[in-house]
Amino acid sequence: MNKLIVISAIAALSSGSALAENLNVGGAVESVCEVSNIAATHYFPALALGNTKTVNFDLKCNDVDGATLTLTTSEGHLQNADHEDRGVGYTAHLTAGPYDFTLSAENGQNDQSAFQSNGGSNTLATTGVTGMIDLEVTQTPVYAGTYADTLMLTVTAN
Ligand SMILES: [Ca+2]
Ligand SMILES: [Ca+2]
Repeated sequence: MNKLIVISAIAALSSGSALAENLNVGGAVESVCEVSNIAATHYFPALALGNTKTVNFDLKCNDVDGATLTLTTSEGHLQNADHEDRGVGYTAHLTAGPYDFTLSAENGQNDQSAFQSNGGSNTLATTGVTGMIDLEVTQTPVYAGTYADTLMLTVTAN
């Protein structure tokens, strides 16, 4: 940010008297609050109770107040492609630095969320932290077919 401060004209007009000028000095740092290096697709080829998968990601947020992480399930479970309300439950356990919380997607209700907020830290703001989401299938599939859900991870600066 450049600020041009013209003092000479004022000084000339005020010659003989003392002159004080306040200079406004400021700056700005760009906001970075993001999740990166996360794979978008995770597939259980033979879906069964107890199946697990780990999804890795990197988290960085340079807000002095920290960030809020939110997991949202779109379908509320792994939904059968042929039937909205026939699905298989799963949990998503997120850990990343100070973050540690679980979303249960087991009853098929759409758009359920779990979230956690933590304050800012040098680590979160500079190098960032690595995180993981542990997915676990918690119900036994009954019907044949393909099952899917969209799980969204959101990071918001506080
Ligand atoms: Ca649903
Ligand atoms: Ca803030």
